[in-house]
Amino acid sequence: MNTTAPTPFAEDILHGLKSDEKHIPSKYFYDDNGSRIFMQIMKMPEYYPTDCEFEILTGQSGNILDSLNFNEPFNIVEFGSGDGMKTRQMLKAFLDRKADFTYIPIDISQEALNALEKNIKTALPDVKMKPKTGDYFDVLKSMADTKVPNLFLFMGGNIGNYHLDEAKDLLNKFNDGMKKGDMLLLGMDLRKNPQVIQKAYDDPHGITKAFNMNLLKRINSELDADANLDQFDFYSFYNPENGEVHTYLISLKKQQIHSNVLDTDFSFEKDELIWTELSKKFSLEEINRLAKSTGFQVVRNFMDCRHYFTDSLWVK
Ligand code: AVJ
Repeated sequence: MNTTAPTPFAEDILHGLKSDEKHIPSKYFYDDNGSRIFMQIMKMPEYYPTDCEFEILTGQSGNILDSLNFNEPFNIVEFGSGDGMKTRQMLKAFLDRKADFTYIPIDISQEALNALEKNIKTALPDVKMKPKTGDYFDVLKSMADTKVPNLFLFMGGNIGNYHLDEAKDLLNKFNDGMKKGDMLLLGMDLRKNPQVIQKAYDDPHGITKAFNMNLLKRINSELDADANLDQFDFYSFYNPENGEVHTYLISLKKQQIHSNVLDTDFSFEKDELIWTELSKKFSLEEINRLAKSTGFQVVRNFMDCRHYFTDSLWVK
């Protein structure tokens, strides 16, 4: 029996794999190995969101700046900034237009923040930067009384991973931490030809499959378990009726996995599913409704030329 305190990962796996409908929260994709696989996903030609957002931020950052209507100086506060490659395009365009701002990236990973800071400082030495480590909402609270206006960034389409009630909850919390007139730029994937979406999430290279299999690898290594990866497959499908991509692991036979850390067995029927991800695609109408129901107004949608993706600018 393992006596150390269970990690959130251990608790969530225990809960998720003991449920009638098995599921694993998609945030667990992103350990070091999973983050590397996600970078490969972003480089696949089938995975359009990255290119779309790059196109938007390269071509339209001047228009985004004009739409802010802020008295300077202002803050740009970014939730979950990643490597900053796309944000960098926007910061550069803002600097070229002599905007006076401070860039405040927030991340739970100090390591990720250090790498980001180095990236940005090298490419854009003139950017004023104040990285903050910690939970989004703790940092938000600590910023509540800043006098200058804030532009918050939640990019890359991460909101699509949340179920509607969770998305509303998150946006309401963002709203609570904002002053009237503060703005939010939200990356959202749009509804489009279902075939385009299907290919992006069920790629012929097997990279999205590897991304999902990595969850089983994490279970094996972190929970000292014995899942045989050959006995699982991967399935992903887009439902154009509700705009949802659902991704699953499939158990290929009736089997059990034992975890020494959790001191338990997980039982799988043949063809039983583990739901690993929701990736929601929005219509512009849905975006308007979501904004209104969480205390915002849509100012403008900045879309790529194919209208696959929007960086949606909202005001409180
Ligand atoms: C990082 C949540 C935006 O949903 O498109 C990519 C994650 N999953 N391929 C997305 C993901 C499978 C991605 N987000």
